[in-house]
Amino acid sequence: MRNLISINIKNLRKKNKYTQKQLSELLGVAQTTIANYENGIRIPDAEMLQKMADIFEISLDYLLGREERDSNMKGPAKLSEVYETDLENKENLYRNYLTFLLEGKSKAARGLVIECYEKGLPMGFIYFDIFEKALKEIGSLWESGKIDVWQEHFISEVTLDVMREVKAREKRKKRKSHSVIGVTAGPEQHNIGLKMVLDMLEIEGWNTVYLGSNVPVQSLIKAVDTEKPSLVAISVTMEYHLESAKFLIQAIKEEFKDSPPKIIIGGGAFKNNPELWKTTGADKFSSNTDDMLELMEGS
Ligand code: B12
Repeated sequence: MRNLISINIKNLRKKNKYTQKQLSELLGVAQTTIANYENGIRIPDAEMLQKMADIFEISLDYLLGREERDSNMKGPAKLSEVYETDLENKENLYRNYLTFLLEGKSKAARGLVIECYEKGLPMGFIYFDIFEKALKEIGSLWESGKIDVWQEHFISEVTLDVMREVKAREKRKKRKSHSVIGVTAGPEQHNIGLKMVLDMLEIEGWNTVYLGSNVPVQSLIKAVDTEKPSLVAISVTMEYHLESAKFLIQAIKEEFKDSPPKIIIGGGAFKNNPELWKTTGADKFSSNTDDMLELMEGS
């Protein structure tokens, strides 16, 4: 995985308008060595780092990513300048975002995303091609024992913060009559996916009421009674929370027998078993925002 040093080397090389070949000649190494540094396959030794800092006229701390601003004021003045080239490789942005977070650099991770947004990357790309991909990679790192649960919590919380910031900047479409309440199934803690879907619907002009996790069933009934949503969206990731989902759905259907809201269910629990949702009593399964938009357009 690329690290901050490799990102900095590539960006500084480009900013100083060197090709890999030219830089390799200045450093007295093969061109492949530079490519390996930039791809995070090799890490330069101390002597090499010092040579690079001299060539780029920046401090060693800046090159190592320990300092956001070059103390000599000769290199890039802001992180945003370092991010610039990242837009060329959109598919790698989630790795850069994740790298910052794994290094504990939440400010840099936020800066990267806001910079991309301001340069025109759509909110949908940021949500699903940066945040979702980074979160899924975190899942694999956790599963293989490379990171601890606290890092999963940290990255989730930073991501939720940056999501709020991106959403606040996005222009809403004209208000539609559709409304949705979103909850996870009982104690299901995985709620970022549901929040992403509701945020996208909000931007589409829907009235959204996002309730998150651990909502008592009687309280959800009161919310439905007050808000009278056209849809209730329930998210389940862990299969063992399916019972909670069934319980919520049954309670809603019993309470609003005459005109029940449509109940739509989604989430990771159904990934490997597309028929499983049918056991929950929901009216429909959906895996993304587009599905939900389609569903309402057709109703
Ligand atoms: C972040 C995270 C956490 C955070 C959650 C924070 C939060 N506020 O959400 C915390 C640290 C709390 C957590 C806890 C746990 N987690 Co966890 N977690 C993750 C992780 C890394 C990312 C989840 C995520 O946000 N994904 C990104 C979102 C955008 O994807 P999504 O949820 O699938 O949502 C998309 C779609 O499914 C859909 N969608 C979702 N809901 C809905 C609903 C509707 C109506 C619609 C239309 C669409 C829709 O839209 C979204 C956008 O595309 C995943 C890894 C992974 N592969 O997902 C593991 C993962 C889900 N966790 C896992 C586990 C085991 C746990 C824990 C048991 C242990 C642990 N790791 O701490 C606990 C259980 C908590 C509980 N009781 O619920 C496993 C689950 C394996 C399994 N299925 O059995 C995973 C897969 C990690 C792994 N590789 O093993 N986790």
